[in-house]
Amino acid sequence: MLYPRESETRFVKDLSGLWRFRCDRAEEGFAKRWFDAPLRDPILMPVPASYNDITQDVTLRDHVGWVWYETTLFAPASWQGQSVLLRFGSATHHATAWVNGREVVSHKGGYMPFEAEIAGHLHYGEENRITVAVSNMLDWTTIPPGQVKTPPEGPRYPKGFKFQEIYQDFFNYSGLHRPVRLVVRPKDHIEDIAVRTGVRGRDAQVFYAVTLSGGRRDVRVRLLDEKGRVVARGEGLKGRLPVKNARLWFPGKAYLYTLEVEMPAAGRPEDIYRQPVGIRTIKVTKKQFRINGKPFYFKGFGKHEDADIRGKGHDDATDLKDFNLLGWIGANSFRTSHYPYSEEIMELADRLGVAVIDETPAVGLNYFPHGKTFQPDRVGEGSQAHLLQVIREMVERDRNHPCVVMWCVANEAATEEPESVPYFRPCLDLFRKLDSTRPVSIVTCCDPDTCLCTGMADVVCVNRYYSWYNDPGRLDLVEHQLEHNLRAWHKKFGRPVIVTEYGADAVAGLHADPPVMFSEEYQVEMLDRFHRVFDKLDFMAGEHVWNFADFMTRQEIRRVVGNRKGVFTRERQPKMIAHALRRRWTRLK
Ligand code: BDP
Repeated sequence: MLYPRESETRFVKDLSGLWRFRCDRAEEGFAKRWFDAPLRDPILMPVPASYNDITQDVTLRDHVGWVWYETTLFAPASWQGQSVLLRFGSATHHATAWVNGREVVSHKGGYMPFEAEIAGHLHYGEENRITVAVSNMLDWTTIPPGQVKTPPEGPRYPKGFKFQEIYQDFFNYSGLHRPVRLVVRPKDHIEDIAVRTGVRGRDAQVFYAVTLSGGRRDVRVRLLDEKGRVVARGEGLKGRLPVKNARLWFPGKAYLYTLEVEMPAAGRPEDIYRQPVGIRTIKVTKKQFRINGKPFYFKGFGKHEDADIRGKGHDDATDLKDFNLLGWIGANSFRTSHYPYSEEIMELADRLGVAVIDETPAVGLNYFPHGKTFQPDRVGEGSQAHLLQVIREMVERDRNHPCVVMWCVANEAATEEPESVPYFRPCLDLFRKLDSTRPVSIVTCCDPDTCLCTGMADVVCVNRYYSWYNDPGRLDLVEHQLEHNLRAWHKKFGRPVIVTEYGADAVAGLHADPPVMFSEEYQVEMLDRFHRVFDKLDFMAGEHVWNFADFMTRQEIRRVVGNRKGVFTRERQPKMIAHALRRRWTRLK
C-alpha cells in the first residue's frame, strides 16, 4: 500500500482540520441514517486527534460505542476522469465512511490505514459531504480484545449501565487518529511497489516489484542517490538494480535512495511515484542481532502514541520532539508497543535513522486471573482471523521501511497456555511467508520453562519487572534474579536476548533516599542494577526501557493519573533517570 505522496501526476489534499462531530449516545445513527443529511446539532472536533480529551464532558471521554464525523470539500471539475482515493491513516477501532450519503468503505482494526476509490461518488464543481462513523468497541474478535458489558440492574448497577472492559494498560483512545487525505491520481496508475535489498561486499542490489492498475505492464524505474544522481535504471514490472559502492542505511546513519517508478506514455509520463529506499541487511546469530553484518545493540524504549489533549492523535510537533529526545538520550531504536504507529512516525524513523521493532496490536491476550485466555469463546478463531488480517495489512504498509528491523507478533500473551501455540504459529508463519527479510519475535513475560511460544521466534524478547511487580521494593534481589533468568533464556533457546521492557513508576518530583518505590531515585537505582547484569552477558542484544514517557491508562488503584514509568513526563521533560540513561547510552557502543 503506497503512502500518499505528491508528484507531477499526483495531488494530495489533506482533510485535517475541524470536522463536525456528534456522539451517538442513543445508538440511533445507523437506524436514522445520519449519513443521508448533514449531522444535526454537531460540535466541532479536530482531525486528527482522539476525541476523548477535547471537551469537558466525562460522558464523551468514557463513551462506549459510535461517534460520527463529517466534513465537506469541493471537487474541482479538473479532477473529472481521474482516480480519487479517500484515505484514512487509521480510525480506532471500527469505521464506515460515506460520500454524499453513499457508503464507500468499512474497516476493522484501529491502527491501520484504509482507502476507497470515490471518483464515481463525487459531485464535480460542487460541494461534497464526507461522513464517517467510528466505534471504539472491543470484543473477543478484535485485536486488542475487550468486552462491552451490560450488567443486569441491581444494587451495584442501575438500568442500562454499559462499560467497556479492556485488558491492556493504556487508555482506549478513539477517533480519527491519523491524517485523512484525498489522493488524486491518473485513472491508470501505479498501484503498489515492493522493494527488498541485498548487500555483497561494497555493492548492493535493490529488488523491486511494481503493480499497475488495469492490467498495464509498462514500467520504467530509476534509482537516485541523495544528491539526485541516477545510480541504476531498469524496465519492467519486476527487476534487480545493481548499486556499486552502495551507501548503506544504518541506525544513527540513515541514507535513503529514491526509487522513481514511472508509467511511460507518449509525451509525458502517465504516472510517477517516488519510493524512499534504505539499503541494509539483517541477520540473527546465536548471540547477536546484525545489521549490515555488524552487531547491533538495541538502546531505547517501548513507546506509546500518547500525549496531552490529543491522546493518540498524530501530531508532527510531538513526533519530532520525541525523535529529538531519542537522539539527545543516545537511543537508537524503539518498539511500537502495543500497535503499529502512524506512517508519519515510520517515515521519520527512516529519515532520522532509528531502528523499529514493529508490533501488532495483539496486547491484553492474557485473561488470567479469570481463567484461560485461549479458548473458543474468548481469544479463539475470530480473534486469530483478525490478527492474521492485521499482519497482512502491516506487511503491505511497512515492508518498504528500512527502519523496520523486526516484526513482533504480540506482547505478553498467555503463552504458557498450550492453546497459544496453534493460535500464534500461523501468525509467525504468515509474517515469514510475506516477508523473508526480517526476523520475527513475540514478547513474553513468562519464564524460559513456562513460555511455549518463544521457541518459534528468532530472538528472545522478554519483559522483566524485578523489584517492581516481582518482589516490590527489593532492589537487592534484582541482579540475582535477572542474571539467573537471562542466562536460562539463552541456554534454552540459543538466541540473542532483548529485554523489551523493564522499568519503575516514578512520579516526577517525588524524591526519597534511600530509594522508595515511585520516587525518582528508585527508578534510577533499579535501572542501574539491570544494566550491571546486561553488561556482563555477551548474548544480550538490547535494552528497551518501559516507557519513553508517562502515558494515560484506564483508572485503577495502581495508576496515578496514568502509568508513570516514563523516562520523560507526559509533557516530555526529563526525570532524573533520563540524565543517567543519557550518560550510559551515549558511551555504550
Ligand atoms: C507490561 C505491559 C505494559 C504495561 C507495563 C506496566 O507490557 O503494557 O504498561 O507492564 O505495567 O506488563 O507498566
